[in-house]
Amino acid sequence: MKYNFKKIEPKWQTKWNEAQAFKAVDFDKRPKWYGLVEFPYPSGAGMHVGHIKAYSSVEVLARKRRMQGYNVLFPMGFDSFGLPAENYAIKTNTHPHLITEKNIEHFKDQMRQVGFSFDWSREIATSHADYYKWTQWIFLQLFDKGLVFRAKTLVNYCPHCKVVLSNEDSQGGKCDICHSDVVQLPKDVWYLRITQYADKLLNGLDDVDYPESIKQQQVSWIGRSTGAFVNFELTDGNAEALDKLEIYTTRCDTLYGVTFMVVAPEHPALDKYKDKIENWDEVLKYREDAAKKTEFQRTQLVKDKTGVKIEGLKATNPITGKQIPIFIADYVMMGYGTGAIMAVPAHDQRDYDFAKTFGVDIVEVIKGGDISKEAYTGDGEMVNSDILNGLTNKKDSIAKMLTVLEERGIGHKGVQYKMKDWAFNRQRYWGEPIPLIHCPECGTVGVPVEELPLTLPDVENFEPGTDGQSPLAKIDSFVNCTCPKCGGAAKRETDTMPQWAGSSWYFLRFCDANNDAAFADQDKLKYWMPVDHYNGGMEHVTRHLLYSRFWHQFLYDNKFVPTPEPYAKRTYQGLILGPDGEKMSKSKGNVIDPLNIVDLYGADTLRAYVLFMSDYTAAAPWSDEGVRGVKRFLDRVAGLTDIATLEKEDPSLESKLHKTIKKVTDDIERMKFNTAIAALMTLINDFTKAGAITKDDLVVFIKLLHPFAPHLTEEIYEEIGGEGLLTLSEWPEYDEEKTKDAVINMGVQVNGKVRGNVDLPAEATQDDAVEAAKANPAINKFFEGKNIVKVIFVKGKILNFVVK
Ligand code: ANZ
Ligand code: ZN
Repeated sequence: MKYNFKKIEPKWQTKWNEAQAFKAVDFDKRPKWYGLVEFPYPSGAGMHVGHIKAYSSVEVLARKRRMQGYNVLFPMGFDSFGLPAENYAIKTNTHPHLITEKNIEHFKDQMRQVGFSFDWSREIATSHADYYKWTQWIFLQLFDKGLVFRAKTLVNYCPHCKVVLSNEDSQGGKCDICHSDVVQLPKDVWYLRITQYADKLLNGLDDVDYPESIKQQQVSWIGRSTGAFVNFELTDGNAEALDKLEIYTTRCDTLYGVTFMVVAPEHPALDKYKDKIENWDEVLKYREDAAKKTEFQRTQLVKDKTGVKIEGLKATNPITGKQIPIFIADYVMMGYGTGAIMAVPAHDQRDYDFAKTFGVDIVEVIKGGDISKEAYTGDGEMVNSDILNGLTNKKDSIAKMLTVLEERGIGHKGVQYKMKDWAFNRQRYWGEPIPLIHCPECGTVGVPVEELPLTLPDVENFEPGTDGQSPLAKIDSFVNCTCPKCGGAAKRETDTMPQWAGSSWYFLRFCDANNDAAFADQDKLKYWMPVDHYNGGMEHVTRHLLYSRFWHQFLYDNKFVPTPEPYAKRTYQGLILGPDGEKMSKSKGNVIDPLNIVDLYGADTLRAYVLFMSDYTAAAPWSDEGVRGVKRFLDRVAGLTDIATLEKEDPSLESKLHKTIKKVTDDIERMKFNTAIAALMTLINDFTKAGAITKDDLVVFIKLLHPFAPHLTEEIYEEIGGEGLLTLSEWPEYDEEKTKDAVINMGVQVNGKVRGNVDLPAEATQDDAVEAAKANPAINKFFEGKNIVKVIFVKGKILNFVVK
């Protein structure tokens, strides 16, 4: 057959579409299988080869599942709110909606050209009002249940994008969007109380099938730590204590080694007792400097610690009764624990560096290190610690100290999380309006659900205000409203939701994408959920995965969804690097355009190549030679129609065929796509060697290849008179018995006399047989002192040595 992919590919895309071959059927009797890939942000640049790799894996599974008789849901949509469209809108003065719709069309067209088997009848876009209506609805449920709150805090603010960023969006002190430096700004911010779900998010990991590396990322992002809260006394040097100063420590066993305290520069106790502080000006100055630093700059492990000793105030160690100095230093953060620490320089390196700089005492309480050089953070025997002396490990020491703290009423056990509440707003236009109303009488009131969606009004100018306000604040007709509770004049919230909102529940909408009475029908959710397999990038295994699990767990707790976890299984793909081995980037000029590959070699080559290039989870460079290799393989596949002439199956191929069915079937399950394709390459060699094959052999082959190269295989199927669509045919079965190598027992003769036997696979060659015979002592003794002058070998039957 001539392989004309330019003709074949659009032809089959149309046929699949006409046959509605990929439509997921609600409530069908077949077992359901829900495969999900991360829906893209529809950028102006179109699809990236990374998208192709990310989607191709679940695509292969989905196509195989359909052939195996499953009712498959494999949907696609667009995460279409977000900053790039908005920034482009500002630049070109076009509405972000228009830009977004254009980009979505472009993406869809590209996805169709690659031949992905998505069920387009369930397409969604997070920026469409019929979708974000339900994003707002879920937000209002969270609000009703007390999981939404407003707080004034120092926020990460990007002066360039003019937005407040979550900690997650400003890692390393850089804006995730434009990479400029983030500054700290006091602002009123809406939060979602995700911390309330910290333990559920941790425990839920026990019940899902995620790779260990992904679970680990979730665990460390949540950052659960157990420790103790301990009250120190704040004094001005007189006998009477002024107040309590509470600290959080994971190492209460080191209480005898505490030689000073440190409080965060923003700590409220400073303001409360500022009359007692003799160097208040110095304190204020330090506080101002700290405010200019990002959390990252403050907590990074820098040796040079800065700080100011507070003159006029002291603290009392509640265990030793000793008075110790108090410092402020920016390595202590207000947002963790209590914003105050007990410093143990002998056993904490940050405290050690600080003590060295400020000349504070260092008292060893655990033996094992050399505290003249550095802090000792290991385990060991307790010393200088009165009641703990002689204990030899921190587990026992902590337990004992906790008992004492509780008995004396100076402390108690506690848990802390690194994860913070989710800053849930942006001062930008292109996002879901937050459905809240500020009433002077009633406070904050939710927009009544009957009024949803609260649609984005048109604005003339998408530019955010310089004061960090959303462009919506400039539209009086949007802002001014009546309070749903008291009917008085009120004002709407003008912030919008962050990009992560829409993607926190999209997998639920796919179960019932066109419902306008509910976010999804309960019975449909029961039928389709959970997602059986979710594949996506490693870059989304912290935030998106946590946020969506949080929303889902919340909905589950309130009986809106049937499963406690959204995704039964999550996997990830390795990065595709540029041909130069570097990360693909526009500036490096090493970006591969997938549609260019479709144009040159066809979609089937592209799809098979991204799965063949390396182990699926490994990062691997793009290789044009590799692409051409896959294309040559598909050319050979097309040529198989010429040799499919045999009437009766060649028995020597049977076991190879069954072995390949087994291998491809299993490898796809294990996401070992590269070895599955390699097995098909081996089989085609066997076919070629055999010279002729039956049509049935060919059908098995193209069925196995179909998920990878669906267009070419459909064409071959049609050419050889296959009925219906290959994509709707049955996945080949194998006979386990036939996948086993037959072993034969071969008699070995030396000079015509049988001298022994060897067990060999039926396939064994002359070399294999000779080797086995030479290794057999019963036989090789007849070779001693002789030369083998001739070997007579008949495959599977005779081995005869002629010796002299
Ligand atoms: C005394 C101590 C002795 C500590 C020692 C550690 C080692 P994780 O495990 O991350 O929870 N800490 C507490 N609050 C802090 C804050 N707001 N800013 C900066 N550091 C803070 O860390 C808990 C430890 O980090 C606490 O235990 C405290 O130092 C410090 F040998 O207390 B530790
Ligand atoms: Zn009111």
